[in-house]
Formats: sequence, structure tokens, C-alpha cells
Amino acid sequence: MDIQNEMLRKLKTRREGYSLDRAFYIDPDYYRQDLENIWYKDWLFVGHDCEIPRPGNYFTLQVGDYPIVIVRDRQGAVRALHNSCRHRGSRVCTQHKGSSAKLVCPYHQWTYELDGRLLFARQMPEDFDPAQHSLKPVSCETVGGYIFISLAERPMDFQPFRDTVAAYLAPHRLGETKVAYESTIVEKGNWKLVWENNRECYHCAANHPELCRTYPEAPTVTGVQGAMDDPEIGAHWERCEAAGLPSAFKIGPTGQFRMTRMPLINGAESYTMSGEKAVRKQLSGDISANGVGTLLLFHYPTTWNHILGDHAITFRVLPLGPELTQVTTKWLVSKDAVEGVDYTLEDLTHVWTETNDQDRQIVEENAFGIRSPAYEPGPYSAEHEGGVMQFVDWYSRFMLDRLQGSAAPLS
Ligand code: 3BY
Ligand code: FES
Ligand code: FE
Repeated sequence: MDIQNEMLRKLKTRREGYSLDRAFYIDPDYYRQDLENIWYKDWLFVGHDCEIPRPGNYFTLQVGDYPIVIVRDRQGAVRALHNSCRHRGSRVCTQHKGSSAKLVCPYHQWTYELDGRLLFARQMPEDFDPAQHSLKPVSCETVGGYIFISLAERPMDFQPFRDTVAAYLAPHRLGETKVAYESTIVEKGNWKLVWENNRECYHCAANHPELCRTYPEAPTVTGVQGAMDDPEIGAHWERCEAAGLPSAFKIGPTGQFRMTRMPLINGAESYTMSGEKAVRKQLSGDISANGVGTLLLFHYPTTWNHILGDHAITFRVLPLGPELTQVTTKWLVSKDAVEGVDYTLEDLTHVWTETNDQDRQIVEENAFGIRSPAYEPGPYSAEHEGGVMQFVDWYSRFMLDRLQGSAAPLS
């Protein structure tokens, strides 16, 4: 309770336009509050439909203390289940991903149907009721090839996001893709530092030589202001929308998500060193237009995305500790694209592999400096870091709302 009050006080008195107080980035108790109030309550992007195309395909992940399994059931529906056996709690699925006709606990072989129902439990007493011992369900939604879960007992409304994002994603048919490559890196910094870094391109010119060949550093591209008034961006939206691609800037009612389609530098097609396409088969069969740029989508606190004409790069953020964050990147290509024929992994992944590593170093240096007792919140650049301010505002408002609902009143 003390921590909640302290956090509330700091959020209420924080200086807007400045980075957060040190405790938000390093304190284990503050981190626990982030978990309880955001990560265990809000919708989280976990992976893609295309990763589990057939019944029995599954993948696992860890959200804070919760091990989760995402599985395609016999009817073809995507389900999320708590990966904790109803016998004595062992993890049931131990692999990162796999395929299985039933979910069998490795400890004493209790056997579950793909929808979580308990089918067999050896030598249990007559009065044992399997129906009372299903794997616990987790709320799960899919939209445009993206799977989201919520650990909340009463999840927040997913509809505003679905209603807005569905049309933007539909032409890209991400349900008909495959993961050509996947990387997971661990960054030694708080999850909010990963986001703050992502929400601006003030750092790009000095740090991302590969990305800057094709991605514009203009704040109107990465940030949340000014895109409407930029004639080049306006012309891009018009051209893309005429080709059937929703493109104009949209932001959710609480600022949790936004999408917009942005032109790349000099009509570049993709994030390659040459700016040419990395994949010969277009991602979206019905998009004939070239130069469609990148559809940018973020959804706090788990994902930012770049969807190009020829491939998509999706990012998933998961907190591992107060100062440790996992970032998983997936490169999606048309499921018919053949490696070595239509694309090479080197061309496809080079720019973002480098960019991710550069951002990891930035976040880790940022975390080092913030650990110093000499650190104090510093001013964001209004011109270049409007997106960072927007993220910090979203975080602060979200935490204020939650803490005000659950904390003891301030004295
Ligand atoms: O991935 C991104 O969207 C951001 C934008 C600018 C820098 N960073 C790589
Ligand atoms: Fe799963 Fe015993 S803990 S079968
Ligand atoms: Fe960066």
C-alpha cells in the first residue's frame, strides 16, 4: 500500500515533458506494480496465427509469473491456457513451441484436450471429477493475424482496437504468412526504457546507419504529431488509399495504439541496404502498388510493427525483471515465398538485426546512467520526442487510474 501511495504521489506531481523519476526504471516494487496493474490486466500481443496453423500446434511464453500456452484446438480456434497442471502445478508444455495431439503433463502424465479439458488422470479415486480440473483458460482474441491475450479476470474492452486495426491489416493478409526468421534478445533495462527508445527517432541518425538508408528520421513519421500537416505524407496516404490500403494516421481513444502508413526515403520498397524489396513475392497478393512504404502499428505495452509491401517485421516486448526486458522480432513473408529463391535471410534480416542491437546498447547505456543517484528526470525535446511524451503520458494515466481504483486514499 505504501508503494502504491508513493507511486501515486510521484505520478501526480511528475513534471510533464520530463523523463520519469528513477524509481520507475529500477525499483523492484515499482516493477511489481507495473506487472499487477498493466501486464496482468491489459491486452498483450503474444504471437501470430500463422505460427500455429494446424490443430495441436502450440507455443509458450512467460508473462511475469504466469507461464502461458497458446494452442490451436481441434476445431481450429486459437486458445490461451495457463500452463500450470491442475494436479500439482507442473508446467505442462515445456518447449518454446511444438505440436501435440494432446497436452500431456510430463510429471504424472495427466492428459488434457487441446481446449484444456482434462481427459485422463491415472489412478485417481472414484469421486475425482476431471471436469473440475481443466487447464485454466486465459482470454484470447485474434485480429488480422495477431493473437492477443489478457490475464485479467474481467478483460478490458478489445473492441475499439479491433474495430480500428482490422481494416488496416486486412489487405496484408498476415494470416497467410510464415515466420521466415525470429530473434529474441534481452536488454538490460526496464521495459519502459525500451519503449521510450522506440518512440523517437531523435537518436536515429547517430545510431542507425543501416536503418537510416530507408527510414525517415522526421518526427512526423515516428511521433504522434504533425503527420496530417506534412504534404509528402498526405500525398502518400492519398495514393495508398486509392490502391485500397487504409493509411491515414489513427490513434486509439486512450493513446494505447496508433497506426499510420509512412513513405520510405526516395521511394525505397523495403528495409534493405539497397532499398529494394527483400522478398520477390509480395506479402499481400492483391496489392499491386509499389512504394507503399511502411504501415506502422504500436499497441502498448507489447508491440510495435512495420508492415511493408514485401514483408512484415513484428516486435514483442516482455518484461523479465525490473531492469531486464525481452524483445522478440519476427520477419513474416508470404507463405509461398521460398528461401534462397524469393529471398535470402541475410538481405531480409540484416537491417533490423543491426538496428535491434544498436537499440539494445542504447537502452543499456540509458539504464546505466539512470541507476546513478545523480540522475534526475530530464526534458524531452518537444520537436523530436513527442512520441516518448505520449508513451509516458499513457503509462502515467493508466497507472494513475488503476492505482486510484485500488490504493488507499492519499492522506
Ligand atoms: O521501430 C521504430 O518504429 C522506431 C522508430 C524510429 C526508431 N525506431 C527504430
Ligand atoms: Fe501434472 Fe502431476 S503435476 S500430472
Ligand atoms: Fe532505435
